[in-house]
Amino acid sequence: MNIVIINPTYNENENIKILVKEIGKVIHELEENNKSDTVIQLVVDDSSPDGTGETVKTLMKDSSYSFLRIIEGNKEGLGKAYVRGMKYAIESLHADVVIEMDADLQHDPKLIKTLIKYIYDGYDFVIASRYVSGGAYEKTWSKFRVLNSKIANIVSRGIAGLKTHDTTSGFRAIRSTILNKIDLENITSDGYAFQFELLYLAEKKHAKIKEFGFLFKDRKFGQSKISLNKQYILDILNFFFLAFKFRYLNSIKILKFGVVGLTGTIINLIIYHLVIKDVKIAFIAEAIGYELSLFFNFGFNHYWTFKSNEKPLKALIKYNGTSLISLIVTSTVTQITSLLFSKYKTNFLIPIPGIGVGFIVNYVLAKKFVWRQK
Ligand SMILES: Nc1nc2c(ncn2[C@@H]2O[C@H](COP(=O)(O)OP(=O)(O)OP(=O)(O)O)[C@@H](O)[C@H]2O)c(=O)[nH]1
Ligand SMILES: [Mg+2]
Repeated sequence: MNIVIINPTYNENENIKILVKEIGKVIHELEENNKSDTVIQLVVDDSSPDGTGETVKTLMKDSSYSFLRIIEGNKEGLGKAYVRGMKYAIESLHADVVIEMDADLQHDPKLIKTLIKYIYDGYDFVIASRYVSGGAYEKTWSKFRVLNSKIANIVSRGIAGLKTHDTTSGFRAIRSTILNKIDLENITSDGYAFQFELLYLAEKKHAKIKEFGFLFKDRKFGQSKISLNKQYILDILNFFFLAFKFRYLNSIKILKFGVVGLTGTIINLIIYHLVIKDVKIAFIAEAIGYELSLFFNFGFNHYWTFKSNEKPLKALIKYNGTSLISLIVTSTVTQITSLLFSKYKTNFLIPIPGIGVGFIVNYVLAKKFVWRQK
């Protein structure tokens, strides 16, 4: 397997030298134990003013650190740094597995072996966790940090519905097969909420997830980037926003689908009204109204409700099929309702159950089959 350990850095000049040495030892062991493993350490430095990048480049000249690589960019936050690192790892270094790891020695490099072991056991997404049995953090964490971390985890489980216990851990191994199913460019968090957002997307893709307990150590040297500044507050707000978005994403879609359907029905009625005067045959007028409103529904559902990347023509053909199925379901249920309540056959409420069932069938088929969304 090609394994790429990604270390994002911003002002980690003192830590990076120790980290590269420590990781070197681990890489040596990994490659000794399994001859088919190749391990690369990729530093993603955001032009650190303290010279972290220069230090890495100097180390790279030493042949004993031939596993070391660097990519550099402007400071755009942790999330953006990881996206750049992951894309580079997959596209240029052909990574099968990507490891996320802080560069400030809070994550024990020896545990990389544990992460890889679980990948070999068949997991897609392995997380070193503070919040499962065996997990902890050193006690010098301020009350604010502890509270913050705990609330983040309660929110991600309670509101967004994640199953994982440590949703903000930054020490994880992820298979590229999972990352390839996720549109990394579309990840909205640039800061710390990135860990949560990526995990959410992986859970949606049914990644096999494993958490194991570990001790999150104190930072050795350098400064934490976490302080109560504007960026951090924005990050917390973004975290809450994402949690609600994830929770209500599906209900927003169903609402949009309903609005489109209702507008489409009105269009259908108007067209019927205009056409029937000339055509005079109800069946033909309705068929024209139906097909034209279907075009309208399709357009809005494709570009607005599901914001789809599917090929429009293919989706349109499928949508014609699924709409026909739901039309048949609606008519059948309406027929059954009118037989069951034959006394009220002429009541205008009779089609309601049929419309309800038809709507759900239409939505589920459109979502799963036409626009292929989870
Ligand atoms: N490339 C890049 N790396 C970053 C950025 N922000 C943070 N990092 C790195 O991400 C890792 C985690 O950041 P830290 O500041 O240590 O955050 P933390 O571990 O949650 O906080 P502490 O416990 O206080 O250290 C470290 O290796 C940082 O150098 C950034 O904007 N760009
Ligand atoms: Mg840290």
